[in-house]
Amino acid sequence: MTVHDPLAPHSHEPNPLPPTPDADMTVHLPDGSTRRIAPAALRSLDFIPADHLPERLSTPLQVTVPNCYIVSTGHGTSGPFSFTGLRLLDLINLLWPGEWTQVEVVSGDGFGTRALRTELAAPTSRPILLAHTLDGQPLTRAGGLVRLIVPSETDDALRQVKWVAHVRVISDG
Ligand SMILES: Nc1nc2c(c(=O)[nH]1)N[C@H]1C(S)=C(S)[C@@H](COP(=O)(O)O)O[C@H]1N2
Ligand SMILES: [Mo]
Repeated sequence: MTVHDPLAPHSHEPNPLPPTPDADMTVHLPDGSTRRIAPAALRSLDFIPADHLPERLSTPLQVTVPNCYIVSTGHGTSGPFSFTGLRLLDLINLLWPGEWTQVEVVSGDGFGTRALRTELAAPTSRPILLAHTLDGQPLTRAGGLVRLIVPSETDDALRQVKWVAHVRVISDG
């Protein structure tokens, strides 16, 4: 990470408006191939390839993390929320059997964060999620539609990326 890294921690006024009408997420894999996943497919899991590797995945695949807060330095704290979705680690393991070291998660409005594989693989009951559901209801367009939820981030919401548009799996090695 460099000082000019646009995904490095930075202060930011949250964008209140959904960026584009296209709500699909594109996953970019280290070999240059891409997979497009609609929010409904993330909920139903019907994007899962037939040849997936079940032994590398958590059970159940859909996980709920309760007592999440969105802590904004600008407009206060909201929550507690219960977010449901797929672990980011499981999404990657479903689509990419090869090596990788980190992942970038970027929204339609160019807001993003990254996570190292070591962070995603560390055992926890509060994993990083690609959330599609908030308190049992599908996330709305205004609410972020597909939102990265990083339960361990409780300072400034800078990793709670709404409108996830691109997930870029990177192999540095
Ligand atoms: N895509 C996107 N996600 C974002 C932001 C943004 O501008 N764009 N702002 C972040 C910041 S700074 C805050 S405080 C929270 C606000 O989340 P809320 O709208 O659910 O309160 O979203 C975070 N996620
Ligand atoms: Mo914020």
